[in-house]
Amino acid sequence: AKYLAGSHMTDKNIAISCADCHGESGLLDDAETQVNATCISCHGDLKAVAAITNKTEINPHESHLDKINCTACHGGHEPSAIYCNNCHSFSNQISHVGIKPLPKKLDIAAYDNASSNIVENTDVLVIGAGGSGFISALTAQENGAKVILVEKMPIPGGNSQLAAGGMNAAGTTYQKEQNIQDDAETMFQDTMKGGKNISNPDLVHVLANNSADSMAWLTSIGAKLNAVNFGGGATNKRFHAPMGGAAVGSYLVNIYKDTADKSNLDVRVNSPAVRLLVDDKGAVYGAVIDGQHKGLYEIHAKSVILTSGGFSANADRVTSYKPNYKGMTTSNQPGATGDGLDLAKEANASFVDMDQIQIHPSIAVGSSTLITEAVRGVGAIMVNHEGNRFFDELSTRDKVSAAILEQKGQTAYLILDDNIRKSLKQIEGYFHLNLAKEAATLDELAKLINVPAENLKATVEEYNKAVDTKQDKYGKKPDTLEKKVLTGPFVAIEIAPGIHYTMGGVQINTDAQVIDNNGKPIPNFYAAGEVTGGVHGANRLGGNSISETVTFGRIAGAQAAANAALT
Ligand code: MEZ
Repeated sequence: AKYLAGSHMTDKNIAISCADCHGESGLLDDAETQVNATCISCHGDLKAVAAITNKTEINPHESHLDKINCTACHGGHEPSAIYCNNCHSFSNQISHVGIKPLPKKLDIAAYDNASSNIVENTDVLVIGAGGSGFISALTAQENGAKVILVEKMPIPGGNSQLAAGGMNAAGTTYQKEQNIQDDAETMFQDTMKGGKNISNPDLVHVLANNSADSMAWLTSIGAKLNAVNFGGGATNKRFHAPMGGAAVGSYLVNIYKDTADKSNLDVRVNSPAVRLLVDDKGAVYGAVIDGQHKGLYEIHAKSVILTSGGFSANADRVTSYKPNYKGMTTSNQPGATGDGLDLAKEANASFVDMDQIQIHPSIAVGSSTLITEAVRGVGAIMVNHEGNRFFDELSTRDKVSAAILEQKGQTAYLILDDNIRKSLKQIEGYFHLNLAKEAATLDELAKLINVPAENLKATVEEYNKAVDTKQDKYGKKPDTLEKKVLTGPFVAIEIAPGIHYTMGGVQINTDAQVIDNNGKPIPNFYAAGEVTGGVHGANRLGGNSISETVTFGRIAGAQAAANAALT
């Protein structure tokens, strides 16, 4: 065979045998465990390889997708290609440039009658290994259940892995330590208002009332989200992130993965659930899995939790609800196609708010990289192509997005100075990805981004005065007028709105049970995270998604384990 298998077998310095990768049986498991272990035994882990490849302009091994399988990019019998290029467009000197083909968007209807004689049994089956999936699975395990967590993509982590900003929680120890006054009722009110009062208030109460406990649980597994700031639409500082400004999602998902490793959680990548198993009384009892190497098999479970995420990366599905979003970029990982919604239909699940789709104001132009709201949270201002501010940077995302779409070119620039830049580590990442421009003076920056220098300077001067007087003509709240844009070098990032989050999904109750079309809980069936609807209404506030994954993931895991213990 050509490619890596061929070169490893013919070069006598590195010669290995088929069995080194395939094992004695010659059969690969779906996660390709042995191949990956063999790569690591010779080359070291991702960190070690990153140290060797650090001369490339963009180091593909130094990824926010930590601990990914070597085989996510490197093919033994096929050309290697960069998985990252499904979202980025790295086209520099990296060898193997190309796009690693992803598992096809699942055609759930094609599996209508799929079944298998190969059956495994477990207490709890969790479908989808993003944040909600890991948390549900870890919680069910904590509660004594035997758990299997399946993931269709080659990489676990889902959209949570990409979450940049922070997690909302009210009444946390971190807030108290920093004398920040906040409470669950204010978080409830902000969330209801942000969601235009169409959210299910019972679910929003659960989100707000449990948020401090959810933060405490994260702390108990080693996460420290003690940098507390303003998020869009929030009355108080409750947007919790790692100190220093690292992206919250990869930080948390790495902790979930470590916790899962320590507790020997059975996590299976490349393992899409393609059919839900439902008995003649309407109770869910497992799923059919189509493993990449194993093929079809069934997992029978006493409880099933659906945590398969939203559908922002499925352009057809998005435009079926919002035709005017046609052609928009997305901030989502490519697996966010909404297959879980089709699975849920098989159990007669009901759906809410399916046409509520959020666009995020700041996706870097020419990419699908989210420029976190935290950049505005720490003080960046937003100007149009005339160099003028035009809106409150920290208003809710629907309003900020709509305001950008009214500007010439339907894009805007984030402008910040060196102090603001230094307060958020992620900003260096935007330079690394060639998404940010810098210049010593505002005059030079204006030239670089082609806006009138006089306007840009006047805008900055006026904004700096607003910081002094705490009065902003665009209505930015006084306590968010904290930092002036003063010290060079100055930075500009061009942004445009893109599809970010699907608020609709399966209907659940406060115990995370999925509700059927007759308004009744479907036996043995639970859901958490973006696949569900009702928590965010017409507009999700930044920071509420990580909060939802933890709170509802904890509830789904505990309820599913308790249900399994009954049977
Ligand atoms: O919750 C989010 O979607 C979020 C905080 C995104 C971001 O801008 O970082």
